[in-house]
Amino acid sequence: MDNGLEQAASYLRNARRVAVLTGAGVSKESGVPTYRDALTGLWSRYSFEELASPEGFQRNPAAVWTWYTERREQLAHVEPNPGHIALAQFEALFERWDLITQNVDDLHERAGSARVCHLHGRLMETKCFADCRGAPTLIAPEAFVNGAQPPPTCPYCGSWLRPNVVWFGEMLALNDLIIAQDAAEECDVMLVVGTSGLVFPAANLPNTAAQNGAAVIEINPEATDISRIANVSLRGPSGTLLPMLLEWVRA
Ligand code: BV8
Repeated sequence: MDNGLEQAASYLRNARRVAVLTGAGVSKESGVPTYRDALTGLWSRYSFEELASPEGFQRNPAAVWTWYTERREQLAHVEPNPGHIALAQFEALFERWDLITQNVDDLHERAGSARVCHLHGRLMETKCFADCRGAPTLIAPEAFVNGAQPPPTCPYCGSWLRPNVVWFGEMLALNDLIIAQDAAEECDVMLVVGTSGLVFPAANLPNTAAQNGAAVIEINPEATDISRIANVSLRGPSGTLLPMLLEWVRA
């Protein structure tokens, strides 16, 4: 492991611009289940794509709203872990640091990361399903119109409310895509932490970085599709490896 850490630290010490792509694995040690193991209990009979899609919501709005409400409530009881904190502390070491996350939780922000690009939206935000006042029409909880059963409705147009996340089959926000694509094309190093690399177009970003000459460093207990293009793969939990890597870079 020391050899991998030294190699990774060497790439980072010589980098001006660093891009980071995180996935659910970086929040696992905070107690947030990853997507691969999220659908347990009541939700085990659904596929993730069934719940996290416009079709799934229109088929069963009450169930989907309830599932998201449970995930939001879960977030209120978890804290950023040492991996999130190390990523926030790395930021000051580089001329340019772009943190791109597939996660919809707010743990990077709560750990102190300044600029976070949420490719797949933010769980704690709610919007009008019709985006009646422009995309996204964000609605504060105190403005929800609650009927006999969930989901609540929009105070402006009466449409259902939904979480401000990108569902399967939905386009990512163009502005976020541009930020992520630029970061991948321009970085000297891309750090890929806690993602299975199965969801597109986010999963293309490490390839883009490698094709533009960046070194790719993967942190994940398991091998993934990204491992085959990584210059260094550090096998282990990010809550342990990111603080260690930070110390090696600072040494
Ligand atoms: C789109 C928000 C246009 C909702 C999410 C090719 C190009 C473009 C699109 C597609 C394509 N092929 C297929 C598609 C369609 C689809 C897609 O990718 N499907 C997959 C299933 C094949 N993509 C889309 O629909 C995207 N839209 O491109 O629009 C379009 C549309 C249709 C067709 C063509 C084009 C929108 C995708 C966004 C979906 N929304 N989230 C919500 O959260 O409720 S995705 C959601 O799942 C997450 O945001 C995340 O991105 C993804 C899960 O991935 P991971 O984060 O990697 O998590 P996972 O559990 O998989 O892995 C965890 C990893 O952590 C593991 O590797 C594990 O080993 C590791 N780990 C465990 N413990 C630790 C750890 N690592 C470190 N430390 C630890 N302790």
